[in-house]
Amino acid sequence: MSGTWQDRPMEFRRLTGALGAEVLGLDPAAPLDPTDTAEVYTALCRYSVLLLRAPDLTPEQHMALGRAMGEIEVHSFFPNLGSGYEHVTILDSADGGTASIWHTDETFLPHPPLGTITWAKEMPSYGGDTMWSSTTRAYDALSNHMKSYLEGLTAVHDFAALTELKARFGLATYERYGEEVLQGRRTTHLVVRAHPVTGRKGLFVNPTYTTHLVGLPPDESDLILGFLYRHMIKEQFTWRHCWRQGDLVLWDNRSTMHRVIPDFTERRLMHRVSVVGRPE
Ligand SMILES: O=C(O)CCC(=O)C(=O)O
Repeated sequence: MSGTWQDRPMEFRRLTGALGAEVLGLDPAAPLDPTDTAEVYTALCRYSVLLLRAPDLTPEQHMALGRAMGEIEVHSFFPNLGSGYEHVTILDSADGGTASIWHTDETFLPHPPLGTITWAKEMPSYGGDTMWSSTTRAYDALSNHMKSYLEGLTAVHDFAALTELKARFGLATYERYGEEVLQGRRTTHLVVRAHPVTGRKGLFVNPTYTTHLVGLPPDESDLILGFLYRHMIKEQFTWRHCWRQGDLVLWDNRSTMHRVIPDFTERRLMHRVSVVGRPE
């Protein structure tokens, strides 16, 4: 264990049986040395979601934290902080930026982000929690029959699937959304993928971007995906976080899905930095 903050060793306190740990003894606003970075990355892979406190985090510090983990992305369609800060995405409920449908980030890309670091800048006085589910725990709990059935299946993930969701659920449309749809961003991924670090198998489908399972009749694909989506969000695979201003959450995009609970009316403003996915 290393000790960069107030001479306390870094500690990880588990938050639920499924996923999530609070990180103690690390100031995420201070530059991370390689030992701390490696410890945080290993913990991220192990616990899937990490919670830290950073009440006064600046965009520079936020980007530096992301860069400690890898290359950081300019998000494909969400707005960002602008010149020099394009890597810091803004999710502002005042502009409809509330991601309330379960998803794994940008799975329409061949290499979706490996992780995301979100900072709560302004929170409503109640509501607006975020939930994460462990896709590895969900996989583990499937029957052996279902595991065999899913092995080797692939699924299509399509950015344009958002178009229907936007119409049905009244989600916000951003300036760059139309351009992105025209790019035809769509790819296939294995339904069951092994995590590149832990080797644990997890389910890699989500209700936002996955359209269908390749090679199956549409009704069978819909039935299986519907079953998996209900299964993946069972309470025992999830953690629900009630944010305070200044909370910072890192999630492993390879072993989780998440959603925001849209039960608030006051402004909810988040800054987020995502780390580009690597070929696995
Ligand atoms: O606002 C949040 O808590 C999470 C936002 C989200 O779903 C995302 O950044 O992909």
